[in-house]
Amino acid sequence: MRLLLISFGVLAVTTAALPADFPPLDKLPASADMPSPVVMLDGTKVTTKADWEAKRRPQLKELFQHYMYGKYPAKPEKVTGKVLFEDAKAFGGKGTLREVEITFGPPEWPKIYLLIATPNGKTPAACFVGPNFQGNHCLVADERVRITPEWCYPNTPGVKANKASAEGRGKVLDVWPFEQALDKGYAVATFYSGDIQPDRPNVIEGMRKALGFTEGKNNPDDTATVMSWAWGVHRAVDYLVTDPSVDPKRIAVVGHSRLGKTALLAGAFDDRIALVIPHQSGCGGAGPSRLKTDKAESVARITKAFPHWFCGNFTAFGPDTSKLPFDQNDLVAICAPRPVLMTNAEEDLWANPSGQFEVLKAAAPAYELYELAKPVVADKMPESGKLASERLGYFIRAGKHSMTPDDWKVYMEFADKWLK
Ligand code: GTR
Repeated sequence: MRLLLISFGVLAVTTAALPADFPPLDKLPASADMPSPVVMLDGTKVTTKADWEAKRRPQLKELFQHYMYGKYPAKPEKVTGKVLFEDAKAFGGKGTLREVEITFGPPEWPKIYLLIATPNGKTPAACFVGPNFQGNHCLVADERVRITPEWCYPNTPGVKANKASAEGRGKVLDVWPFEQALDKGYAVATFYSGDIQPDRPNVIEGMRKALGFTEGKNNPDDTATVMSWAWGVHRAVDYLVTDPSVDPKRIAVVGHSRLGKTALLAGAFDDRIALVIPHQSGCGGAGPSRLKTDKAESVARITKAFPHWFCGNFTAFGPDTSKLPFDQNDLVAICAPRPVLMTNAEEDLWANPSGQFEVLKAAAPAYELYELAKPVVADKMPESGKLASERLGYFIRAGKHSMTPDDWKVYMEFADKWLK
């Protein structure tokens, strides 16, 4: 077993202080349409890439922090990676499997345990990174993979009273299909989301504890759970960009459902991520807050069921989302000019597949400020099973809310086009 300690400096940059003068909800103008990414809050139109990058994009990042996801925590000054185990002949010799403990900030801060598989003989490889729901030990059978001591989802194999156990080892092999990715020359890196922030409200643990919250509930612009998870993805990227077997220019973020919301936010807030795949992410992710269907999850529903995913300010928009000074098209726009792929399922109307396509189209004006091959997005939603592989890509398949090896085929087809 090789034990390797890598320390790497990360610039100690805090995001710009949030302007205190963002208006309260009742002072915001209503807009039935999704606010354009290329119009400033005061109505000024942005017509150049320079103004977009210097003015509107930073403004949108601040708006999303203030009204929806809460503050982006300061970047840690130092991030350290310690390889806990490494198997150079994993998956029948196709890949190298490692688990890396990533430490940042003061000792009481949470740690990430990144499970990484890289394709032997094909490195540095493009890499998919994202958080998982189950805990790493469920995703591969290797007995050396750590079992998280944190709170776990009750419907996970081997979990009793919200605690993971060895019974879950290797019981969820097809959500993160490492071997399939290795066969295609991709690396895959994932960590348990609950190691950063367990998915329950009202408990001071994980990032909430690290950030010194005194109450478990979501205050107006306190860092919310989806933001903490996205921030965790960035810490995984801190490590991946130092890993010689990963190509730092070809990192794609992917996540399912609440972790798809996380993937989109992580992509928007970190330019090192070259490609963004929110899978069935729905409301609070790639789905519009301004709903046009009653089959999809609304802001009112999501903030009631999962208040901790978003900051306290967001809850107030439940009854009237027309007052939101942005919509999710603006979050996609922040990713410009990087490719974004929204993937969906026909029966998953809760995630609003058609609304997501509208979001994609309404993000295009920001992309059009860059000199890109046209069109950046398809004219209309592609038929089921057909990938629309424009830079703002879209895919819908038959079936339900799940992340499957067939979905991974689509992620890789899209990545083959945009990351090769
Ligand atoms: C649902 C929630 C969705 C989605 C999903 C999931 O209950 O309403 O927004 O995030 O959970 O994460 O599986």
